[in-house]
Amino acid sequence: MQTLSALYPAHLDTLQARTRQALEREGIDGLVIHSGQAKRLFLDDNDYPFKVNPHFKAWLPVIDNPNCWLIVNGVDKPTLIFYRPKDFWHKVPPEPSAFWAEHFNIVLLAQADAVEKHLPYDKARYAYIGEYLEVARALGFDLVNPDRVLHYLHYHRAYKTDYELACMREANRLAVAGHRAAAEAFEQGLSEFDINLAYARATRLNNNEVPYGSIVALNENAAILHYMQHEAVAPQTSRSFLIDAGAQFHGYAADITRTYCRDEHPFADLIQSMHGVTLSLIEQLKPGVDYGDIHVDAHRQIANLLSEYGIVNLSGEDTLAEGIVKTFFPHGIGHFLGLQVHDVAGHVADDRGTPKPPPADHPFLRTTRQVEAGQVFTIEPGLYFIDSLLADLKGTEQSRFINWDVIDSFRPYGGIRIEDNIVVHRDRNENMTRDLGLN
Ligand SMILES: [Mn+2]
Repeated sequence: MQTLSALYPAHLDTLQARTRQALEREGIDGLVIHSGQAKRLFLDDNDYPFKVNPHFKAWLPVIDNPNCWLIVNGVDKPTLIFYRPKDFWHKVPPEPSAFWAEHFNIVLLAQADAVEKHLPYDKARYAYIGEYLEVARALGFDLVNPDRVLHYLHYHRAYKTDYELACMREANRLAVAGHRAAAEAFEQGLSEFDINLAYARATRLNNNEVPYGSIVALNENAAILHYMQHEAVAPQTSRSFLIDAGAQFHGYAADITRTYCRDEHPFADLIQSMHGVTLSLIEQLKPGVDYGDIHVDAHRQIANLLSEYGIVNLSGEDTLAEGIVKTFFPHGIGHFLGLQVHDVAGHVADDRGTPKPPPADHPFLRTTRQVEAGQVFTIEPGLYFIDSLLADLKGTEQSRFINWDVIDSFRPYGGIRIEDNIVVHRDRNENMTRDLGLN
């Protein structure tokens, strides 16, 4: 990949500069970043799937190798301690040779517990960044994941480098191929399990390699927000299909949702209307806007749809005022996207970590930050017919405003979510998802 190797040096420069700032604040000399280690199942001899420390994969696209370490100080060429055991049970990773390798001093490590001799001698001047606190202590680190360092790095991680944007476009490309294959599998009437296989085949990613568990939901299951099952048997009739599935490339995530309907039914029109909501909210995503305001406008637009489709017997304005929208749209409008699918630092006001929590009436909003150029967000409004929330609504005074027979006609279709991945540039938005032709 020519472009990635061309973009990578500037990415490293950015990370080095951020590291210098973070170290200066903490008054230390460097960071020792642990990729992680294998985690054993209780009373078993198998391990959980390995998930790399996001601070490690920020530096280089090594996402599948435990017991690796990075030593960085923001000035010198970073040192990579690369785990390469003698092991006839498992595949041993080859010596690094990809485009990033020349940018590191690479030390090969044959035994995980022999790392100490490669680490800085004066541990007091270094902070351990990683998950394994007992490992850090055994190695002699007192400073472990210091708040000041993490706040600084997390806050600035919201501004993506060109290298990161290229990775995220590629993740979108993989995910869009999967979404196309999944839509076709739904058309053929396949089961959730087989639709998920079609998705995996098209993305070339298995269930452990996607950035989050794919939601592949037919009919009523589309009303379950985090539906994780993949029913192996196809339903007698598959009316509707909600798929929230992503992909990752070099450790960067895509997170896309689409909803489809087979029948000619108002639900099909409602899907089209929700596409309109997503697109109109994306237009509002601009530098200087409060992300929370977009969430509030989503409520207004969904209130209008509830009125327009005769679900609620009130004007859109009154539907909003009565607080009815939450029953149908109970989650936040979106989130930061990047190294993690719900990327960090959505709830802080600055790089010192001053809290900026979501408003009390919108507790599930995942970011309250002001929108700025270089940030990447999802926009994902939804409209669902969730039995438990509808039952709650039925017990309130507002029940009299609801057309329950209309609701019953929508219930078998579950719900709708339409989610795109957006890069905010200074003068325009880039819809990484729709640019690939997935509408
Ligand atoms: Mn999402």
